[in-house]
Amino acid sequence: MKVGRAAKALLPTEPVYDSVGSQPQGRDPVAAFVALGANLGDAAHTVRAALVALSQVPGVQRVRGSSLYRTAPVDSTGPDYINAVAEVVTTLGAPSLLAALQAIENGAGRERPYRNAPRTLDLDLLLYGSARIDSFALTLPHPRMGSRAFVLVPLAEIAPQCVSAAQLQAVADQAIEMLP
Ligand code: A4P
Ligand code: MG
Repeated sequence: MKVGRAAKALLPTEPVYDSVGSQPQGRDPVAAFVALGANLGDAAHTVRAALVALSQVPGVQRVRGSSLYRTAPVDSTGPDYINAVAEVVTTLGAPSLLAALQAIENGAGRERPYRNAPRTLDLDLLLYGSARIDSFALTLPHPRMGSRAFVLVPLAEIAPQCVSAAQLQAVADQAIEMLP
């Protein structure tokens, strides 16, 4: 299907998912941002369910999701993606949060036949406070976030301070459409 250019008017964000499983883990809460993507199965349902699952992770205090967006595959194949970004306030450390994201991916039937394969659910950690990490298992900030409208547009919706106008302009040719 055809989708329009990067959304110019960014709407105020809304969904807030209350945590039922938060528990302190001995550190101050940190605001992290997670990218959600799916292009196999009922992708919109899977992304919404992932937002709820995130809010139920022990150590997650609050999840605030962006709108859902339909996006054309970037360096990938298959149907259009459904993408979103969530702010996650958590006392988990970054590696523990990544492990929780991977558990939710696996619960949604994620398979990894080859790099950038179509997927039932992808949860990437974009930012964890101001942390800079470059380890085998975790790179922060996410190294490809700045070149992708499917990340920058929903991130700008819920955290405009994290995205510059120049960054949005640089991805304005990538097809993305906010879902009603
Ligand atoms: N890893 C390192 N840093 C991170 C991080 N910040 N967040 C490691 C998450 N994982 C991180 O990830 C591979 C390994 O990256 C993990 O073992 C983890 O330790 P993966 O999720 O198994 O594989 P992947 O999803 O194929 O790789 P990645 O890096 O998430 O892919 P990309 O580059 O994010 O691209 N087009 C549209 N329209 N929408 C999309 O959502 N997504 C991709 C995936 C391509 N094209 C897309 C979309
Ligand atoms: Mg991933």
